[in-house]
Amino acid sequence: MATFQVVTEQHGELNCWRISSDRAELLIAQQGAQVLSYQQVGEPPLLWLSDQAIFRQGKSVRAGVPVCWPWFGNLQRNPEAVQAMYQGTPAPAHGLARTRDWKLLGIKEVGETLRIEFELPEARGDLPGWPHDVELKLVVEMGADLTLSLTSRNMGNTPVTISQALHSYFAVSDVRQTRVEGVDGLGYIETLANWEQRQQQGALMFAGETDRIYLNTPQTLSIVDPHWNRRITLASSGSRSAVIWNPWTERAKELADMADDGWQRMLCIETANVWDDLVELKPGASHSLGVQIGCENI
Ligand code: TA6
Repeated sequence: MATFQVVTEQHGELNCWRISSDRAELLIAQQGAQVLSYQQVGEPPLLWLSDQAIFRQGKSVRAGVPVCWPWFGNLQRNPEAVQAMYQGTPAPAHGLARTRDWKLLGIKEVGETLRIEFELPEARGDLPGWPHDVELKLVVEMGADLTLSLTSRNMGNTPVTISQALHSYFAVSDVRQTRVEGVDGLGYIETLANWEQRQQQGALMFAGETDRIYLNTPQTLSIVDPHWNRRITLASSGSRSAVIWNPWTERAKELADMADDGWQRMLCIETANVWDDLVELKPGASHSLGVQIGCENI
């Protein structure tokens, strides 16, 4: 029987919980309900936490799994139906949820798994510039794998359209020696070349700045890291799109919360609903976006 210990911690301005079991350790912040780090015992970290992370209210931490909601990325790059939902100005990158305080609804053991449930109360009509009534919950399950599930339920009486992502930062030995499998043959949007649509050939290898939206993604993508002898698997649900990002040398230098060489040790695969994979919620309807993150030795 797994036993879990839960300790509250303050990191800079952020309230956090550190949860440990005999198998793994997880750090999660109240702001954004953001998983900040996750590591299985005896293994290198699975999720990456920047050495220069800034723990400040109103700023998403460069780490773990920021929740991008109710839009992904630059709002102006979203379809009109997503843009029309927001009446505020300016529109913060990656939406509103990642910099607000969430409410911890509970932490409980369910068999061998610890289930942590959060809600964003402001999504019930109180988000600045976004006057819609959505019940937004994030469930994080820590068991043999780490599972996140983000559920949006439209409690209002008009339709709501969102884009969203679980913007996961993975830790790797060296991104230049790492590949992503599961993308061969997929169409993708190359955001670094005028958002052209292109087609992936083979696995994705990293040789420069990368910022792509993959379309019609399969359920499982994986990160193969030969130096750390491991394969990280991401099994998604409620998603047909994924964003893969690495800032590489020059962009990393521009990011105050990333070491100049920090790009070598991370890559983002963001389980998403973006581009033509939007979520349209009729009154009363709900949608769950999920990812199950596992790891095996190779
Ligand atoms: O998901 C990729 C991306 O949208 C990139 O374009 C990059 O800017 C990254 O997210 C990080 O965004 P952030 O607002 O957290 O600095």
